[in-house]
Amino acid sequence: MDAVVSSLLEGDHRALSRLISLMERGDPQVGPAMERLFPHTGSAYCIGITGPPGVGKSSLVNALVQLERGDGRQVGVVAVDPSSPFSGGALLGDRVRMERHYLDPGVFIRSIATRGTEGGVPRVIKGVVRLLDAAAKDVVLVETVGVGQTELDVMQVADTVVVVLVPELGDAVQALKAGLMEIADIYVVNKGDLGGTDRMVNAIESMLHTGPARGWTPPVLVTQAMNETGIQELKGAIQAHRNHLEQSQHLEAQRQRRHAAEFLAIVEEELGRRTREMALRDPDIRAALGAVQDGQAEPYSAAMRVLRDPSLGSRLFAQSDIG
Ligand SMILES: Nc1nc2c(ncn2[C@@H]2O[C@H](COP(=O)(O)OP(=O)(O)OP(=O)(O)O)[C@@H](O)[C@H]2O)c(=O)[nH]1
Ligand SMILES: [Mg+2]
Repeated sequence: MDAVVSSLLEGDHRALSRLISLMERGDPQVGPAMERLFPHTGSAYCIGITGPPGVGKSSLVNALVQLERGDGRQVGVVAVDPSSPFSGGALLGDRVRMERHYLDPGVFIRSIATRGTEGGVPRVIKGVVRLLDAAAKDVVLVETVGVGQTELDVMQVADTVVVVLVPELGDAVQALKAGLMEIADIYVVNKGDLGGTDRMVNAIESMLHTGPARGWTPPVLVTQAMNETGIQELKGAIQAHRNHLEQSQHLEAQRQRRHAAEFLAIVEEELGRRTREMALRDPDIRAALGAVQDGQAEPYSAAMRVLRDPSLGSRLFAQSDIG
């Protein structure tokens, strides 16, 4: 493992792939490796790209990667693959779109499936971004489809969140419902070649006025990712947001807050998992569970009775390795 860690610090892509796979599987060797890598993190800037399916997120990522590479920066791309039947062809399409980047040693691209990932997708994505950071990537782009809580949680990893929409009636309203308007630092109306672009921009801007003030007003940009139009402006807006975060000391504060939240979430998750395992071995709890399953006991009152038992804690933790 020492050799893998050293290679990763030199930016070796095979070492990166190896550690990411171990992380996806929840391998215990990853913890000590992360500890060694941590002092080498903090310099990568993470950009999240989210929005409804098919709005052009990958096309924008592709165009941004090209600009960053033009500036000679090392880039990491992490795509969250929802493994849904609806996105069957998406990754294949992405591969075709990103072909030239796959061949570029300055770009590392990895997709993470939402299914079969040990410990939850947001946790894995945070770990993967940290690995890319340690591997001396200057910029890390994370793409995720903006539907559902998991995807919103994934965006916690990003310093700047770009929410992508298209000029379609109802798109803005959907984004509002999905909670995307709360996490957006920058809005992009992509497919600006289609009709209704101005109307969409106005719709978003009118929603912004009703939103809470945050010391940063998210700009609304129009792009045509397919024709590489408006990408330089998007890069400029990301840089402006970064400057805002750095000058206001928000960047460090935001990262520290998120590290704390990540730590607490893992403690909570693990305690929950282990407590459940122990609880299911406890005779009193099993008896109560049986009564609930048979319809003889009411779930809430049965749970509260079990929890009020003063000997519960000592009983559970007596048989555990964390007591
Ligand atoms: N008309 C038009 N089509 C575009 C534009 N940008 C991207 N597209 C097309 O939109 C489709 C979806 O693009 P992607 O970049 O795969 O979109 P995505 O948001 O990553 O899609 P998922 O990851 O599947 O949610 C592709 O067929 C693109 O060619 C644009 O500016 N105008
Ligand atoms: Mg995509």
